[in-house]
Amino acid sequence: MKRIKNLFEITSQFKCHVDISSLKPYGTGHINDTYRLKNLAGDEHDYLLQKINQHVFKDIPRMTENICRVIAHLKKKMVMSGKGDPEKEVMTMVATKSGPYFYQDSHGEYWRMCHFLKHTKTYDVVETEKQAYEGGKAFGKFQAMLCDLSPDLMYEVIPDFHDIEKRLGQLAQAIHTDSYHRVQEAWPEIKTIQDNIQAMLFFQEDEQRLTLPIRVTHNDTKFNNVLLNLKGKAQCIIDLDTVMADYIAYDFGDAIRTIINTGAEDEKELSDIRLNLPLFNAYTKGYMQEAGQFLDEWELRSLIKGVLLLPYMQAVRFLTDYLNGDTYYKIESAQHNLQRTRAQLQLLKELLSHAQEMEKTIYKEAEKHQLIKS
Ligand code: GN1
Ligand code: MG
Repeated sequence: MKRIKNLFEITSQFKCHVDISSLKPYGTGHINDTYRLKNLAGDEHDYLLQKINQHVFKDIPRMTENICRVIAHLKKKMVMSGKGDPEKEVMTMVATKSGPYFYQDSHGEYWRMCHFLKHTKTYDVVETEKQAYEGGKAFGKFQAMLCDLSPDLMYEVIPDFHDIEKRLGQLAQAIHTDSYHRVQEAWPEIKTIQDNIQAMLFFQEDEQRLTLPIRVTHNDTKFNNVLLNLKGKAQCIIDLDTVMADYIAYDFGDAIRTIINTGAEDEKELSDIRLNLPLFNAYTKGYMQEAGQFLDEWELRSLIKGVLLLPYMQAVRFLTDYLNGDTYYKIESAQHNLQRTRAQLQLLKELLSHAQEMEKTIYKEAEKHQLIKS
């Protein structure tokens, strides 16, 4: 673990009492550095301290505004409906003594703190249908509760985050520059990406752009961003860095990407990457129970497209970073980003060959909620 030399300087800015000797790295995020700290004042919750990646997040004050806006909206809705515990079911950020919810230290680094909810767990790989169902309910409810928050209020944290044409443009640039002489090695993956382009341009079509509503979405719906309680029930959605205005289908697709893959996101053994379709069914069932109240027919039709697009887009992003010399994602080995690319492309292959089955499930679950006029 990298030592944080000015840990006291940082933690003493926030309105909380932490035991700085308890600092431990936490989680498996690819972008920020996260640490857990014990609470000196009592035992109801601990704290998470995060160093925010400024290379990725260019305007941290505005990103923090987005996060605080979403948190306030969710907490207010819980209080008003009298359903749920806003302390335990919505993230809580810790303010600094001077007011903002972040601190820029003497080296120019940005830090923030939030409550760490004890008696909760996250999973990188889903183990049971019940977990997948809970994940679906949690993300469906998250979107449903944000339905009445105007997307116009949201700052675009990372411009064109899910614009596949722009992402492909970045990849083309990286191939052209080939600064690290990696193009030849990655040629089979580049070829696979090129061969699949046409099937991935659904969200670029004028018809979709004119009909699909833009909503406030999470944009990083990996299963490990759902906290489950010790009974296995979804308790809280975390990692609100990329909450912004986008299409619902991207959140659905990114969740499926991590939930139904029998292998890891960076699985080396490609034959271990298969689809666990019962987990797809369970996620979709849970999701529709909550999202059934707001989804329109266009959105419903777009969900399967999101399922196919998101692993493809991740492959494009991982490969671009590999060709650019690994400046965006944290890596654990020299070829990590290439390995991630291969794993996502293998997942895409599996998804493409089961797309019809998955689509049927989506419609079957939607029918239960009168989303389809039969
Ligand atoms: C990054 O750091 P983490 O794991 O929360 C990335 C997501 C990717 C994900 C892939 C801001 O999220 O977009 O889906 O890695 N976050 C950003 O695992 O780029
Ligand atoms: Mg994230």
